[in-house]
Amino acid sequence: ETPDIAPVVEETATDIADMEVRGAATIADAAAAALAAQAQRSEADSSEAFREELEAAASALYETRPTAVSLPNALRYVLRGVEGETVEAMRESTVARAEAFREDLEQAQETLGEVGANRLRDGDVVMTHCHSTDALACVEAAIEDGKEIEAIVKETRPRLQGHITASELRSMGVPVTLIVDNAARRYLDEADHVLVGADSIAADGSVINKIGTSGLAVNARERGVPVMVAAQSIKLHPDTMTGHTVEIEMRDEREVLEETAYADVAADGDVPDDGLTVENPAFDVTPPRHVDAIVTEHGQYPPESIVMLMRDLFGETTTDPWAV
Ligand code: RUB
Repeated sequence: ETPDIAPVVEETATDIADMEVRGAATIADAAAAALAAQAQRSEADSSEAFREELEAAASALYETRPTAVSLPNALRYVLRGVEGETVEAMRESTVARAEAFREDLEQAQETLGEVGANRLRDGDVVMTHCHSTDALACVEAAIEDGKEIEAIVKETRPRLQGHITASELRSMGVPVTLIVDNAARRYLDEADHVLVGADSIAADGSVINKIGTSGLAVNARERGVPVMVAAQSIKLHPDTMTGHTVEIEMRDEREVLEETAYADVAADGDVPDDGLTVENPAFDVTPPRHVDAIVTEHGQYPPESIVMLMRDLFGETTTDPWAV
């Protein structure tokens, strides 16, 4: 018999897979909220059944997208805090643990923002890629410090998350220049920083973020523009400490074909013709030598030193988020 999963958990999983809920921190927050909802709605009649349901819910959430380690880190954190002998006690501890996680996540982002703001001087121009709440927290904190910041915002094909970034920066009062991705190198001359987030950080300091980040970092290095990665510690990937690599998500070809000459065929869900292959990787890996600083809520690190923080935080590693 398969354990009951609350419909709200299924909905969250679908929203993450469809990118209605997206970005590594936001995904972690939604996953923790979904586990709390599962606990609240559970009709399990034994503690074993309750735990099985919770693990099934975690598994459904985990299967949505493979690259942002904040997702399994969040699931693992919540499941490790499930305590008690009775269903009622377990329900309470799950909800409390998920709430604590979500508060910590918000606090970490705020602290990270203050750390990152130290790298930004009055009058600086940042170039962004994709949409990262951690990266935006740095700009927000700099503005709160009274600095004037401007932004050059890359659109970020195919899902155009740069438009979300542009609108959030505008609501902070930041002057924004929106550019297509291909214009990035030309506009690097006008930027003082490249500022991006991360989906995962590997133990060697590699940064896994939205596809296009690595090319931007290479160009930034050539132009002498420092690359700053804003990533709270939930983005640190424990398994990479033992040599595992981070899976890069490949997304549907229709994301690339929509609003192109192939739009009609894309809408039908068919491959346009046998000779055309569409590849749509969602993320890429920027090697540590192209990154100047990783900004976390514990301070900023040269990428090569991030493993020290990982050792402090994780100690040992586990495989599945629910293998506690
Ligand atoms: C989002 C992305 C963001 C990171 C960090 O990709 O690459 O830069 O997730 O975001 P997608 P945050 O849109 O495919 O989810 O700082 O908000 O965690």
